[in-house]
Amino acid sequence: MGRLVWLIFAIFLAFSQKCQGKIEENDVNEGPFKVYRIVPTTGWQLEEMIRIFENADSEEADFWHPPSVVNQTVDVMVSPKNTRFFEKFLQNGSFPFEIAIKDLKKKLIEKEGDEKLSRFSRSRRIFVEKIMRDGPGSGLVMGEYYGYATIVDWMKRIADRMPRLASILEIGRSAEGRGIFGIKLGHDDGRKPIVVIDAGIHAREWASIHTAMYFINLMANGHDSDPWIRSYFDNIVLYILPVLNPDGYEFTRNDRTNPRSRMWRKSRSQQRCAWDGQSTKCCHGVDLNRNFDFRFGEVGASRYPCSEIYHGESAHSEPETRAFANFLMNLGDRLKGYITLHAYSQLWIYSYSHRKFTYPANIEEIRNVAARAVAALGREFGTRYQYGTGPEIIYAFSGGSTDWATEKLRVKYSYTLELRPTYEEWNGFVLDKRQLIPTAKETWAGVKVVIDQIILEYRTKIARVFRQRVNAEALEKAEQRRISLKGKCSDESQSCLHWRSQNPDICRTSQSAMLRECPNMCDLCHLVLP
Ligand code: 0X9
Ligand code: ZN
Repeated sequence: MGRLVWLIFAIFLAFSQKCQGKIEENDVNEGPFKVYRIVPTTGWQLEEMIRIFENADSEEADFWHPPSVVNQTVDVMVSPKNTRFFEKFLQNGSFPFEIAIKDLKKKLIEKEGDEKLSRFSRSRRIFVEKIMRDGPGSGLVMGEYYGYATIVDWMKRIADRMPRLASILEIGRSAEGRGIFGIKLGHDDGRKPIVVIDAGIHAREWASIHTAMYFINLMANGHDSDPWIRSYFDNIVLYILPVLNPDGYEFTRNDRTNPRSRMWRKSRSQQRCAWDGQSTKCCHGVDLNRNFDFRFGEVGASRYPCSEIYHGESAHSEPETRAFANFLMNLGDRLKGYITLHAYSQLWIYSYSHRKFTYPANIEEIRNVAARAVAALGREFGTRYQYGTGPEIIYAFSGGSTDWATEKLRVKYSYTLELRPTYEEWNGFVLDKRQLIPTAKETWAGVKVVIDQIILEYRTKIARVFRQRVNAEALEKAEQRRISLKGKCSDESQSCLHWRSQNPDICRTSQSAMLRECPNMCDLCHLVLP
Protein backbone atom coordinates (compact mmCIF):
# COMPACT_ATOMS: atom_id res chain seq x y z
CA MET A 1 0.00 0.00 0.00
CA GLY A 2 2.72 2.42 1.11
CA ARG A 3 4.70 1.70 -2.08
CA LEU A 4 1.65 2.38 -4.21
CA VAL A 5 1.15 5.80 -2.57
CA TRP A 6 4.80 6.64 -3.28
CA LEU A 7 4.43 5.55 -6.87
CA ILE A 8 1.36 7.72 -7.40
CA PHE A 9 3.14 10.64 -5.73
CA ALA A 10 6.21 10.21 -7.96
CA ILE A 11 4.04 10.10 -11.10
CA PHE A 12 2.22 13.22 -9.92
CA LEU A 13 5.52 15.03 -9.26
CA ALA A 14 6.93 14.13 -12.63
CA PHE A 15 3.72 15.20 -14.31
CA SER A 16 3.47 18.53 -12.52
CA GLN A 17 7.15 19.28 -13.19
CA LYS A 18 6.57 18.53 -16.81
CA CYS A 19 3.56 20.85 -16.89
CA GLN A 20 5.45 23.57 -15.10
CA GLY A 21 8.35 23.17 -17.49
CA LYS A 22 5.95 23.48 -20.37
CA ILE A 23 4.41 26.67 -19.04
CA GLU A 24 7.80 28.26 -18.50
CA GLU A 25 9.04 27.06 -21.85
CA ASN A 26 6.02 28.66 -23.47
CA ASP A 27 6.56 31.88 -21.63
CA VAL A 28 10.17 31.99 -22.73
CA ASN A 29 9.36 31.12 -26.30
CA GLU A 30 6.56 33.58 -26.43
CA GLY A 31 8.77 36.56 -25.66
CA PRO A 32 7.55 39.68 -23.93
CA PHE A 33 4.31 41.61 -24.17
CA LYS A 34 5.14 45.13 -25.31
CA VAL A 35 3.38 48.46 -25.09
CA TYR A 36 3.72 50.79 -28.06
CA ARG A 37 3.11 54.51 -28.04
CA ILE A 38 2.10 55.72 -31.46
CA VAL A 39 1.30 59.19 -32.74
CA PRO A 40 -0.88 59.18 -35.86
CA THR A 41 0.11 62.35 -37.67
CA THR A 42 -2.15 62.16 -40.73
CA GLY A 43 -5.83 61.47 -41.32
CA TRP A 44 -4.93 58.22 -43.06
CA GLN A 45 -2.81 57.03 -40.13
CA LEU A 46 -5.60 57.88 -37.72
CA GLU A 47 -8.15 55.97 -39.77
CA GLU A 48 -5.86 52.95 -39.94
CA MET A 49 -5.46 53.01 -36.16
CA ILE A 50 -9.21 53.29 -35.65
CA ARG A 51 -9.74 50.39 -38.04
CA ILE A 52 -7.37 48.19 -36.02
CA PHE A 53 -8.88 49.42 -32.74
CA GLU A 54 -12.40 48.46 -33.75
CA ASN A 55 -11.49 45.11 -35.29
CA ALA A 56 -8.45 43.85 -33.41
CA ASP A 57 -8.55 40.82 -31.22
CA SER A 58 -7.83 42.12 -27.71
CA GLU A 59 -5.51 39.14 -27.19
CA GLU A 60 -3.34 40.51 -29.96
CA ALA A 61 -3.61 44.29 -29.68
CA ASP A 62 -5.18 45.81 -26.60
CA PHE A 63 -5.67 49.58 -26.78
CA TRP A 64 -4.99 51.30 -23.48
CA HIS A 65 -5.48 54.65 -25.16
CA PRO A 66 -7.69 54.42 -28.23
CA PRO A 67 -7.06 56.56 -31.29
CA SER A 68 -9.09 59.74 -31.28
CA VAL A 69 -7.58 62.70 -33.11
CA VAL A 70 -4.48 63.34 -35.19
CA ASN A 71 -1.32 63.93 -33.12
CA GLN A 72 -2.78 62.41 -29.95
CA THR A 73 -0.85 59.43 -28.60
CA VAL A 74 -2.26 55.93 -28.85
CA ASP A 75 -1.02 53.25 -26.41
CA VAL A 76 -1.34 49.63 -27.47
CA MET A 77 -0.33 46.46 -25.65
CA VAL A 78 0.72 43.86 -28.21
CA SER A 79 1.03 40.14 -27.54
CA PRO A 80 4.41 38.41 -28.05
CA LYS A 81 3.22 36.61 -31.17
CA ASN A 82 2.32 39.86 -32.88
CA THR A 83 5.02 42.34 -31.95
CA ARG A 84 7.15 41.76 -35.06
CA PHE A 85 4.19 41.98 -37.37
CA PHE A 86 2.91 45.08 -35.60
CA GLU A 87 6.25 46.86 -35.79
CA LYS A 88 6.47 46.07 -39.50
CA PHE A 89 3.01 47.52 -39.98
CA LEU A 90 4.01 50.72 -38.14
CA GLN A 91 7.21 51.04 -40.13
CA ASN A 92 5.47 50.45 -43.47
CA GLY A 93 2.86 53.08 -42.65
CA SER A 94 5.57 55.53 -41.40
CA PHE A 95 3.82 55.86 -38.04
CA PRO A 96 5.95 57.72 -35.49
CA PHE A 97 6.18 55.36 -32.51
CA GLU A 98 8.23 54.29 -29.53
CA ILE A 99 8.23 51.18 -27.39
CA ALA A 100 6.99 52.48 -24.07
CA ILE A 101 7.34 49.13 -22.29
CA LYS A 102 9.72 46.49 -23.56
CA ASP A 103 8.56 43.75 -21.22
CA LEU A 104 5.21 44.26 -19.54
CA LYS A 105 5.39 41.13 -17.42
CA LYS A 106 8.64 42.37 -15.90
CA LYS A 107 7.02 45.72 -15.15
CA LEU A 108 4.07 44.00 -13.53
CA ILE A 109 6.37 41.97 -11.32
CA GLU A 110 8.20 45.15 -10.30
CA LYS A 111 4.98 47.00 -9.53
CA GLU A 112 2.69 44.37 -8.07
CA GLY A 113 5.02 41.46 -7.23
CA ASP A 114 5.19 38.05 -8.81
CA GLU A 115 2.66 36.00 -6.94
CA LYS A 116 3.05 33.11 -9.33
CA LEU A 117 6.75 32.75 -8.64
CA SER A 118 6.55 33.39 -4.93
CA ARG A 119 4.44 30.79 -3.19
CA PHE A 120 5.20 32.59 0.06
CA SER A 121 3.63 35.89 -1.01
CA ARG A 122 0.61 34.08 -2.39
CA SER A 123 -0.01 32.17 0.81
CA ARG A 124 0.67 35.34 2.80
CA ARG A 125 -2.00 37.15 0.82
CA ILE A 126 -4.49 34.37 1.41
CA PHE A 127 -3.58 34.38 5.10
CA VAL A 128 -3.97 38.17 5.42
CA GLU A 129 -7.29 38.09 3.62
CA LYS A 130 -8.49 35.32 5.89
CA ILE A 131 -7.57 37.31 8.97
CA MET A 132 -9.36 40.30 7.48
CA ARG A 133 -12.40 38.15 6.86
CA ASP A 134 -12.54 36.30 10.12
CA GLY A 135 -10.69 38.68 12.36
CA PRO A 136 -12.17 40.54 15.31
CA GLY A 137 -12.92 43.94 13.75
CA SER A 138 -14.82 44.59 10.57
CA GLY A 139 -12.15 46.89 9.16
CA LEU A 140 -10.04 46.40 6.07
CA VAL A 141 -6.76 48.21 5.76
CA MET A 142 -7.00 50.74 2.96
CA GLY A 143 -4.26 51.11 0.35
CA GLU A 144 -4.46 47.42 -0.55
CA TYR A 145 -6.29 45.34 -3.13
CA TYR A 146 -8.63 42.57 -2.00
CA GLY A 147 -10.38 39.62 -3.58
CA TYR A 148 -14.07 39.90 -4.36
CA ALA A 149 -15.19 37.55 -1.56
CA THR A 150 -13.25 39.62 0.98
CA ILE A 151 -14.82 42.84 -0.28
CA VAL A 152 -18.33 41.41 -0.06
CA ASP A 153 -17.78 39.94 3.42
CA TRP A 154 -16.44 43.29 4.56
CA MET A 155 -19.52 45.15 3.29
CA LYS A 156 -21.74 42.61 5.02
CA ARG A 157 -19.92 43.13 8.29
CA ILE A 158 -20.34 46.91 8.00
CA ALA A 159 -24.05 46.46 7.40
CA ASP A 160 -24.31 44.12 10.40
CA ARG A 161 -22.49 46.62 12.58
CA MET A 162 -24.77 49.55 11.72
CA PRO A 163 -28.15 47.97 10.93
CA ARG A 164 -30.16 51.20 11.04
CA LEU A 165 -27.76 53.06 8.78
CA ALA A 166 -26.49 50.51 6.29
CA SER A 167 -27.68 47.47 4.45
CA ILE A 168 -26.26 45.15 1.87
CA LEU A 169 -27.95 44.60 -1.47
CA GLU A 170 -27.51 42.08 -4.25
CA ILE A 171 -28.69 43.53 -7.55
CA GLY A 172 -28.30 40.33 -9.57
CA ARG A 173 -25.79 37.75 -10.68
CA SER A 174 -22.87 37.88 -13.08
CA ALA A 175 -22.43 35.62 -16.10
CA GLU A 176 -20.40 33.18 -13.99
CA GLY A 177 -22.97 33.32 -11.20
CA ARG A 178 -21.34 35.68 -8.72
CA GLY A 179 -23.68 37.93 -6.75
CA ILE A 180 -23.24 41.62 -7.63
CA PHE A 181 -23.29 43.35 -4.27
CA GLY A 182 -23.44 46.90 -3.07
CA ILE A 183 -24.04 48.75 0.16
CA LYS A 184 -26.77 51.24 0.97
CA LEU A 185 -25.88 54.01 3.41
CA GLY A 186 -28.26 56.53 5.00
CA HIS A 187 -31.60 56.86 6.75
CA ASP A 188 -34.14 56.22 4.04
CA ASP A 189 -37.41 58.07 4.58
CA GLY A 190 -38.62 57.26 1.07
CA ARG A 191 -38.14 60.83 -0.15
CA LYS A 192 -34.50 61.85 0.15
CA PRO A 193 -32.40 62.13 -2.99
CA ILE A 194 -30.33 59.11 -4.01
CA VAL A 195 -26.75 59.03 -5.24
CA VAL A 196 -25.24 55.88 -6.78
CA ILE A 197 -21.52 55.28 -7.16
CA ASP A 198 -20.09 52.25 -8.93
CA ALA A 199 -16.65 50.98 -9.87
CA GLY A 200 -14.94 48.05 -11.50
CA ILE A 201 -17.15 47.82 -14.58
CA HIS A 202 -13.80 47.41 -16.36
CA ALA A 203 -11.95 44.53 -14.76
CA ARG A 204 -8.40 45.84 -14.85
CA GLU A 205 -9.17 49.27 -13.37
CA TRP A 206 -8.32 48.26 -9.84
CA ALA A 207 -7.76 51.79 -8.51
CA SER A 208 -11.43 52.53 -9.14
CA ILE A 209 -12.47 49.58 -6.97
CA HIS A 210 -10.16 50.69 -4.21
CA THR A 211 -11.58 54.21 -4.42
CA ALA A 212 -15.17 52.97 -4.04
CA MET A 213 -14.08 50.89 -1.05
CA TYR A 214 -12.39 53.91 0.44
CA PHE A 215 -15.69 55.83 0.19
CA ILE A 216 -17.51 53.01 1.99
CA ASN A 217 -14.83 52.99 4.65
CA LEU A 218 -15.08 56.76 5.15
CA MET A 219 -18.85 56.65 5.48
CA ALA A 220 -18.85 53.65 7.81
CA ASN A 221 -16.17 55.04 10.11
CA GLY A 222 -17.15 58.71 9.86
CA HIS A 223 -20.73 58.49 11.10
CA ASP A 224 -19.82 59.03 14.74
CA SER A 225 -16.82 61.29 14.33
CA ASP A 226 -17.44 63.49 11.30
CA PRO A 227 -20.49 65.79 11.31
CA TRP A 228 -20.25 66.23 7.54
CA ILE A 229 -20.51 62.50 6.98
CA ARG A 230 -23.32 62.27 9.50
CA SER A 231 -25.18 64.92 7.53
CA TYR A 232 -24.91 62.64 4.49
CA PHE A 233 -26.56 59.83 6.43
CA ASP A 234 -29.33 62.29 7.33
CA ASN A 235 -29.83 63.98 3.98
CA ILE A 236 -29.25 61.46 1.22
CA VAL A 237 -29.26 57.77 0.46
CA LEU A 238 -25.95 56.65 -0.98
CA TYR A 239 -25.49 53.35 -2.79
CA ILE A 240 -21.95 52.16 -3.51
CA LEU A 241 -21.30 49.13 -5.73
CA PRO A 242 -17.53 48.64 -5.74
CA VAL A 243 -17.28 45.80 -8.29
CA LEU A 244 -19.86 45.81 -11.10
CA ASN A 245 -17.94 43.21 -13.06
CA PRO A 246 -16.88 40.64 -10.45
CA ASP A 247 -16.06 37.88 -12.96
CA GLY A 248 -13.70 40.14 -14.83
CA TYR A 249 -12.12 41.40 -11.61
CA GLU A 250 -11.47 37.90 -10.31
CA PHE A 251 -10.05 36.93 -13.70
CA THR A 252 -7.53 39.80 -13.51
CA ARG A 253 -6.48 38.61 -10.05
CA ASN A 254 -5.95 34.97 -10.94
CA ASP A 255 -2.62 35.32 -12.68
CA ARG A 256 -1.66 38.86 -11.90
CA THR A 257 1.68 39.10 -13.60
CA ASN A 258 0.40 37.64 -16.82
CA PRO A 259 -0.64 40.59 -19.01
CA ARG A 260 -3.27 38.41 -20.67
CA SER A 261 -5.23 38.15 -17.44
CA ARG A 262 -4.15 41.23 -15.47
CA MET A 263 -5.05 43.51 -18.40
CA TRP A 264 -8.49 41.97 -19.01
CA ARG A 265 -11.16 44.65 -19.48
CA LYS A 266 -14.46 42.96 -20.31
CA SER A 267 -16.84 40.66 -18.48
CA ARG A 268 -16.33 36.88 -18.71
CA SER A 269 -19.55 35.89 -20.42
CA GLN A 270 -19.66 32.76 -22.57
CA GLN A 271 -17.65 32.66 -25.78
CA ARG A 272 -19.16 34.12 -28.91
CA CYS A 273 -17.65 33.29 -32.29
CA ALA A 274 -17.20 35.30 -35.45
CA TRP A 275 -15.39 35.09 -38.74
CA ASP A 276 -12.42 37.48 -38.69
CA GLY A 277 -11.75 37.32 -42.41
CA GLN A 278 -9.40 34.33 -42.15
CA SER A 279 -10.90 32.00 -39.60
CA THR A 280 -13.64 31.73 -37.04
CA LYS A 281 -12.53 33.04 -33.67
CA CYS A 282 -14.32 32.71 -30.37
CA CYS A 283 -13.83 34.95 -27.36
CA HIS A 284 -15.24 35.51 -23.90
CA GLY A 285 -16.63 38.70 -22.54
CA VAL A 286 -18.40 41.93 -23.37
CA ASP A 287 -17.31 45.49 -22.72
CA LEU A 288 -20.11 46.28 -20.27
CA ASN A 289 -19.61 49.99 -20.80
CA ARG A 290 -20.72 49.53 -24.41
CA ASN A 291 -23.75 47.38 -23.56
CA PHE A 292 -26.16 50.03 -22.23
CA ASP A 293 -29.17 51.13 -24.18
CA PHE A 294 -27.89 54.48 -25.35
CA ARG A 295 -27.22 54.67 -29.10
CA PHE A 296 -26.13 51.05 -28.84
CA GLY A 297 -23.34 50.06 -31.25
CA GLU A 298 -23.21 53.42 -33.01
CA VAL A 299 -19.69 54.63 -32.32
CA GLY A 300 -16.49 53.57 -30.54
CA ALA A 301 -17.77 50.03 -30.05
CA SER A 302 -17.23 46.79 -31.94
CA ARG A 303 -19.49 43.98 -33.13
CA TYR A 304 -16.53 41.60 -33.16
CA PRO A 305 -16.61 39.39 -30.01
CA CYS A 306 -12.82 39.28 -29.70
CA SER A 307 -12.51 43.05 -29.61
CA GLU A 308 -11.92 44.63 -26.21
CA ILE A 309 -14.76 47.04 -26.97
CA TYR A 310 -17.22 44.32 -28.05
CA HIS A 311 -20.68 45.73 -27.33
CA GLY A 312 -22.48 42.39 -26.92
CA GLU A 313 -25.38 40.97 -28.90
CA SER A 314 -27.88 43.68 -28.04
CA ALA A 315 -28.42 46.47 -25.54
CA HIS A 316 -28.60 45.04 -22.01
CA SER A 317 -27.83 41.55 -23.31
CA GLU A 318 -25.46 40.98 -20.37
CA PRO A 319 -26.65 39.95 -16.91
CA GLU A 320 -24.42 42.55 -15.22
CA THR A 321 -25.80 45.39 -17.37
CA ARG A 322 -29.38 44.20 -16.93
CA ALA A 323 -29.03 43.92 -13.17
CA PHE A 324 -27.53 47.38 -12.87
CA ALA A 325 -29.98 49.03 -15.28
CA ASN A 326 -32.96 47.50 -13.42
CA PHE A 327 -31.52 48.57 -10.12
CA LEU A 328 -31.17 52.19 -11.29
CA MET A 329 -34.60 52.18 -12.93
CA ASN A 330 -36.24 51.02 -9.71
CA LEU A 331 -34.86 54.01 -7.84
CA GLY A 332 -37.23 56.27 -9.79
CA ASP A 333 -36.89 60.01 -9.89
CA ARG A 334 -35.21 60.20 -6.50
CA LEU A 335 -32.00 59.25 -8.30
CA LYS A 336 -30.23 62.61 -8.66
CA GLY A 337 -26.58 61.60 -8.93
CA TYR A 338 -24.73 58.76 -10.61
CA ILE A 339 -20.95 58.51 -10.64
CA THR A 340 -19.02 55.68 -12.28
CA LEU A 341 -15.35 55.26 -11.42
CA HIS A 342 -12.84 54.24 -14.10
CA ALA A 343 -9.11 54.50 -14.66
CA TYR A 344 -7.18 56.31 -15.98
CA SER A 345 -6.43 59.79 -17.44
CA GLN A 346 -7.69 62.24 -14.76
CA LEU A 347 -10.93 63.28 -16.40
CA TRP A 348 -14.33 64.38 -15.10
CA ILE A 349 -16.71 63.57 -17.92
CA TYR A 350 -20.35 64.47 -18.43
CA SER A 351 -22.84 63.51 -21.15
CA TYR A 352 -23.00 63.00 -24.04
CA SER A 353 -20.25 60.76 -25.33
CA HIS A 354 -21.41 59.85 -28.83
CA ARG A 355 -20.95 63.20 -30.55
CA LYS A 356 -19.17 66.48 -29.90
CA PHE A 357 -21.16 69.45 -28.61
CA THR A 358 -24.19 67.36 -27.67
CA TYR A 359 -25.43 68.08 -24.18
CA PRO A 360 -28.32 67.33 -21.85
CA ALA A 361 -30.66 70.00 -20.53
CA ASN A 362 -29.18 71.77 -17.48
CA ILE A 363 -25.74 71.60 -19.03
CA GLU A 364 -24.75 74.87 -17.36
CA GLU A 365 -25.39 73.44 -13.89
CA ILE A 366 -23.79 70.11 -14.78
CA ARG A 367 -20.67 71.83 -16.09
CA ASN A 368 -20.54 74.19 -13.15
CA VAL A 369 -20.63 71.30 -10.66
CA ALA A 370 -17.93 69.48 -12.66
CA ALA A 371 -15.72 72.58 -12.58
CA ARG A 372 -16.16 72.98 -8.84
CA ALA A 373 -15.58 69.24 -8.26
CA VAL A 374 -12.34 69.29 -10.23
CA ALA A 375 -11.18 72.38 -8.34
CA ALA A 376 -11.94 70.75 -4.97
CA LEU A 377 -10.17 67.57 -6.06
CA GLY A 378 -7.11 69.56 -7.11
CA ARG A 379 -6.94 71.36 -3.76
CA GLU A 380 -6.14 68.06 -1.99
CA PHE A 381 -2.78 67.23 -3.62
CA GLY A 382 -2.58 69.46 -6.69
CA THR A 383 -3.80 66.75 -9.10
CA ARG A 384 -5.09 68.31 -12.32
CA TYR A 385 -8.22 67.00 -13.97
CA GLN A 386 -9.79 68.03 -17.25
CA TYR A 387 -13.56 68.21 -17.48
CA GLY A 388 -15.96 68.15 -20.42
CA THR A 389 -17.76 65.65 -22.60
CA GLY A 390 -15.84 62.55 -23.72
CA PRO A 391 -15.54 63.42 -27.42
CA GLU A 392 -14.37 66.93 -26.57
CA ILE A 393 -11.53 65.80 -24.36
CA ILE A 394 -10.72 62.18 -25.21
CA TYR A 395 -12.84 60.12 -27.65
CA ALA A 396 -16.41 59.35 -28.66
CA PHE A 397 -18.27 56.17 -27.86
CA SER A 398 -21.83 55.01 -27.25
CA GLY A 399 -23.52 52.43 -25.03
CA GLY A 400 -22.02 53.75 -21.79
CA SER A 401 -23.74 53.75 -18.40
CA THR A 402 -23.65 57.47 -17.64
CA ASP A 403 -25.10 58.50 -21.00
CA TRP A 404 -27.87 55.97 -20.52
CA ALA A 405 -28.60 57.30 -17.02
CA THR A 406 -28.69 60.87 -18.35
CA GLU A 407 -30.86 60.16 -21.35
CA LYS A 408 -33.20 57.40 -20.19
CA LEU A 409 -33.45 58.05 -16.46
CA ARG A 410 -32.97 61.83 -16.55
CA VAL A 411 -30.38 61.67 -13.78
CA LYS A 412 -29.23 65.24 -13.49
CA TYR A 413 -25.66 64.78 -12.26
CA SER A 414 -24.25 61.78 -14.13
CA TYR A 415 -20.46 61.62 -14.39
CA THR A 416 -17.74 59.24 -15.57
CA LEU A 417 -14.50 59.75 -13.67
CA GLU A 418 -11.16 58.59 -14.98
CA LEU A 419 -8.87 58.48 -11.96
CA ARG A 420 -5.07 58.78 -11.69
CA PRO A 421 -2.62 58.66 -13.31
CA THR A 422 -2.45 61.06 -16.23
CA TYR A 423 -3.05 60.09 -19.81
CA GLU A 424 0.69 60.26 -20.50
CA GLU A 425 1.72 57.56 -18.04
CA TRP A 426 2.37 54.03 -19.16
CA ASN A 427 1.21 52.26 -16.04
CA GLY A 428 -2.30 53.50 -15.60
CA PHE A 429 -3.79 50.16 -14.68
CA VAL A 430 -1.06 49.24 -12.22
CA LEU A 431 -1.06 52.33 -10.10
CA ASP A 432 1.62 52.36 -7.45
CA LYS A 433 -0.01 51.19 -4.22
CA ARG A 434 1.27 54.30 -2.43
CA GLN A 435 -0.96 56.34 -4.71
CA LEU A 436 -4.14 54.46 -3.86
CA ILE A 437 -5.17 56.39 -0.76
CA PRO A 438 -4.33 59.86 -2.14
CA THR A 439 -6.23 58.97 -5.31
CA ALA A 440 -9.29 57.96 -3.31
CA LYS A 441 -9.02 60.97 -0.98
CA GLU A 442 -8.92 63.55 -3.72
CA THR A 443 -11.72 61.82 -5.61
CA TRP A 444 -13.89 61.99 -2.51
CA ALA A 445 -13.27 65.75 -2.34
CA GLY A 446 -14.70 66.02 -5.88
CA VAL A 447 -17.60 63.66 -5.19
CA LYS A 448 -18.54 65.69 -2.10
CA VAL A 449 -19.16 68.71 -4.32
CA VAL A 450 -21.73 66.71 -6.29
CA ILE A 451 -23.41 65.34 -3.16
CA ASP A 452 -23.49 68.76 -1.49
CA GLN A 453 -25.08 70.30 -4.59
CA ILE A 454 -27.75 67.59 -4.65
CA ILE A 455 -28.51 68.14 -0.97
CA LEU A 456 -28.67 71.89 -1.51
CA GLU A 457 -31.12 71.52 -4.38
CA TYR A 458 -33.23 69.11 -2.36
CA ARG A 459 -33.36 71.42 0.64
CA THR A 460 -34.19 74.42 -1.56
CA LYS A 461 -37.01 72.41 -3.05
CA ILE A 462 -38.24 71.32 0.37
CA ALA A 463 -38.12 74.94 1.60
CA ARG A 464 -40.09 76.07 -1.48
CA VAL A 465 -42.66 73.34 -1.06
CA PHE A 466 -42.89 74.19 2.64
CA ARG A 467 -43.40 77.90 1.90
CA GLN A 468 -46.03 77.05 -0.68
CA ARG A 469 -47.78 74.78 1.77
CA VAL A 470 -47.71 77.43 4.53
CA ASN A 471 -49.06 80.05 2.12
CA ALA A 472 -51.77 77.72 0.88
CA GLU A 473 -52.78 76.89 4.45
CA ALA A 474 -52.93 80.59 5.41
CA LEU A 475 -55.07 81.39 2.38
CA GLU A 476 -57.36 78.50 3.11
CA LYS A 477 -57.79 79.65 6.73
CA ALA A 478 -58.57 83.22 5.67
CA GLU A 479 -61.11 81.97 3.17
CA GLN A 480 -62.84 79.84 5.76
CA ARG A 481 -63.00 82.77 8.19
CA ARG A 482 -64.40 84.94 5.44
CA ILE A 483 -67.13 82.41 4.69
CA SER A 484 -67.99 81.83 8.33
CA LEU A 485 -68.13 85.55 9.06
CA LYS A 486 -70.20 86.30 6.05
CA GLY A 487 -73.22 84.55 7.47
CA LYS A 488 -72.99 86.59 10.65
CA CYS A 489 -72.89 90.12 9.31
CA SER A 490 -75.43 91.63 7.03
CA ASP A 491 -75.72 94.81 4.98
CA GLU A 492 -77.36 97.84 6.55
CA SER A 493 -78.66 99.29 3.33
CA GLN A 494 -81.02 97.76 0.79
CA SER A 495 -79.25 99.69 -1.97
CA CYS A 496 -75.88 97.96 -1.82
CA LEU A 497 -76.28 95.95 -5.02
CA HIS A 498 -77.65 98.98 -6.84
CA TRP A 499 -74.70 101.19 -5.80
CA ARG A 500 -72.24 98.55 -6.94
CA SER A 501 -73.94 98.15 -10.31
CA GLN A 502 -73.50 101.92 -10.76
CA ASN A 503 -69.87 101.86 -9.61
CA PRO A 504 -68.19 98.39 -9.65
CA ASP A 505 -65.20 99.78 -7.73
CA ILE A 506 -67.24 101.29 -4.92
CA CYS A 507 -66.11 98.84 -2.20
CA ARG A 508 -62.57 100.07 -2.67
CA THR A 509 -63.11 103.74 -3.49
CA SER A 510 -65.56 104.38 -0.62
CA GLN A 511 -64.35 101.83 1.81
CA SER A 512 -65.30 103.47 5.13
CA ALA A 513 -68.89 104.23 4.02
CA MET A 514 -69.25 100.73 2.60
CA LEU A 515 -67.85 99.21 5.79
CA ARG A 516 -70.77 100.80 7.58
CA GLU A 517 -73.50 100.25 4.96
CA CYS A 518 -72.55 97.14 2.96
CA PRO A 519 -69.93 95.03 4.86
CA ASN A 520 -71.32 91.72 3.59
CA MET A 521 -71.39 92.62 -0.09
CA CYS A 522 -67.95 94.20 0.09
CA ASP A 523 -66.39 91.19 1.90
CA LEU A 524 -65.50 93.41 4.84
CA CYS A 525 -67.10 91.36 7.60
CA HIS A 526 -63.76 90.48 9.07
CA LEU A 527 -63.22 94.18 9.76
CA VAL A 528 -66.58 94.52 11.41
CA LEU A 529 -66.58 91.38 13.55
CA PRO A 530 -63.83 90.36 15.96
O1 0X9 B 1 -14.03 53.79 -22.79
C1 0X9 B 1 -14.63 53.72 -21.72
O2 0X9 B 1 -15.57 52.97 -21.52
C2 0X9 B 1 -14.18 54.58 -20.54
N1 0X9 B 1 -12.77 54.78 -20.57
S1 0X9 B 1 -11.78 53.59 -20.06
O3 0X9 B 1 -10.42 53.93 -20.38
N2 0X9 B 1 -11.88 53.49 -18.50
O4 0X9 B 1 -12.21 52.37 -20.62
C3 0X9 B 1 -14.96 55.87 -20.53
C4 0X9 B 1 -14.44 56.88 -21.50
C5 0X9 B 1 -14.87 58.24 -21.14
N3 0X9 B 1 -15.89 58.75 -21.93
C6 0X9 B 1 -15.75 59.08 -23.26
N4 0X9 B 1 -14.66 58.90 -23.89
N5 0X9 B 1 -16.78 59.57 -23.85
ZN1 ZN C 1 -12.95 51.98 -17.72
